[in-house]
Amino acid sequence: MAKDNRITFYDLQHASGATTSPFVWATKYALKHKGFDLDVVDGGFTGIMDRTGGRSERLPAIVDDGHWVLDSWAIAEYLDQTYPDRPTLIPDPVMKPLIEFLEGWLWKVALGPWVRCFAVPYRDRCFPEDIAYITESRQRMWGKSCEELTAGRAEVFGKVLPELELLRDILRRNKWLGGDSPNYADYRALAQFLSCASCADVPPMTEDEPLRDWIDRGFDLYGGLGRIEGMYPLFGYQPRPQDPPPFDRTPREFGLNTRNTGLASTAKETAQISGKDKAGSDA
Ligand SMILES: N[C@@H](CCC(=O)N[C@@H](CS)C(=O)NCC(=O)O)C(=O)O
Repeated sequence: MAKDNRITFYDLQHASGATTSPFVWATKYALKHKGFDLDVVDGGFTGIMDRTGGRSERLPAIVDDGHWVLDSWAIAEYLDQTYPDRPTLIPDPVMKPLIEFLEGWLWKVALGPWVRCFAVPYRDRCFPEDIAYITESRQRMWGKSCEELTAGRAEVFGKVLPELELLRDILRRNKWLGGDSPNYADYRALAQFLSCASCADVPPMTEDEPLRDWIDRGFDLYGGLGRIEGMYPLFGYQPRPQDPPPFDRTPREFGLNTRNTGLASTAKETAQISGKDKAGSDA
């Protein structure tokens, strides 16, 4: 298997060569996590059937010494099963539904809205032969033209940012979602920010975004896998006066998983909910 440590990887790119699909990004990271060198088959949205010899209309796809694997989850599971001696992507099968939940939530609150905000650059950065296909298929997929979606985006950016607080909370307390080192949970979540960065013609997140450290470390992994040409800055959004605060600036003393962890935190919460903290300060 994997002759000379190489696996063939079918990419889905913009004309710049930057990978754009989150599924494909997650797979690229998964292959690097396993320590493989990639033989990249370049290309965009049209012609996937031809490139894959009629095997798939969607990407990613890999070929490992003649063995085809289609679908990003199937690829991650195949890599762990076939190469158990290399770093594990999904430490336990019970993690799969949790990672799917994380990904579904993040997609709903962030990537879904952002990709619509960036519908015009997402389309215009495609290879020339893909532009008509993306124009038509995305209008059917999203129910509006790329221009209509992008025109309404000023109302969207500021609303997305406060929604990311749950992810910030976890990553304030953990270096990676995988703990001390990244695993497939990190790659599935990072893939959404990587995908966004391939489309963003204006930055959607503030300079002081608390997720920035994790995102930057993620983009830097494997020799700067996320720092390729055709990626655009994610940080620099200037909230409008009418936008809600983009993130919580107060330390979360009583966060869901950090409250009542011992007498000190119990005493603080008890004082607060019994009104005794106020009674003390009023006296
Ligand atoms: N379940 C598949 C989904 C793959 C998928 O939908 N890929 C999209 C990229 S985001 C694609 O190939 N699109 C080609 C097209 O839209 O024609 C996986 O996880 O790999």
